[in-house]
Amino acid sequence: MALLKHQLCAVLLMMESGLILSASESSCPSYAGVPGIPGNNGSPGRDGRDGFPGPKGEKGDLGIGAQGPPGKIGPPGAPGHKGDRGSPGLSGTDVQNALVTQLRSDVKHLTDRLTVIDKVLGFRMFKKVGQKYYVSDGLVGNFETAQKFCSDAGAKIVLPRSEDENKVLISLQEALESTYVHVGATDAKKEGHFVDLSDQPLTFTNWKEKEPNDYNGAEDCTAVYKTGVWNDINCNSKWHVVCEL
Ligand code: MFU
Ligand code: CA
Ligand code: CA
Repeated sequence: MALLKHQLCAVLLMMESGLILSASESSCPSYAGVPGIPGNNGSPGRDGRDGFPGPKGEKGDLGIGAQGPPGKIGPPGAPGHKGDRGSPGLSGTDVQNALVTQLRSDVKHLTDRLTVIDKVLGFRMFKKVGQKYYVSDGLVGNFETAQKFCSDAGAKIVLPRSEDENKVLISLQEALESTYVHVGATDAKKEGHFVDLSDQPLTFTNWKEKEPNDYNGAEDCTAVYKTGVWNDINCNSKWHVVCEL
């Protein structure tokens, strides 16, 4: 019987390889079939999930933008230490004496100033230059007359001490329509050595070219020409008189 079964199965198997028959319903032992042809590749899988964040990158290069505005001023520092005690104050009388001294000095200054201004107002013409006033009544005369006129007026013969003063004298000469104005400089004591009327050296001069020349050996006084240049002149020549206060 067992033999018959084997024979039947062998037959069935032979039939299976040639025909399309199955032995599944039989009780025959089954045998692995011939491997099929490999299937085609499947379609690509879905995208994976995002990875974990990478490590921190290196510090970037310095930016190139313009510098920002300065910050606000900081808060004030703490107060310093208390200073040393001051020296004792003056007594009431000392304070009064100091006040009187100051007031005397102020009054003198104002009085002196007012005296000058009062004199200035007595002249036909006047010009202020710095702290000085140049004044004139339009008088024409020699050096001696000029000196007396100014002295009687409580003033001195004009003597420009700077470019500014020289310019103001020119402007006064224009108003006077004068050619020359006597100025307070002389070389009467020492030929060629000009000094002011207090025998002090001149701090400013504006000699014309080739002057002083002591023309004819007889020029020891000085005059300013209408253009502002200086010339040594004969002290007896008559020119406009200007004084300074
Ligand atoms: C110049 C001046 C003199 C004078 C004469 C007429 O000399 O220096 O002071 O004015 O002319 C040549
Ligand atoms: Ca001279
Ligand atoms: Ca001269």
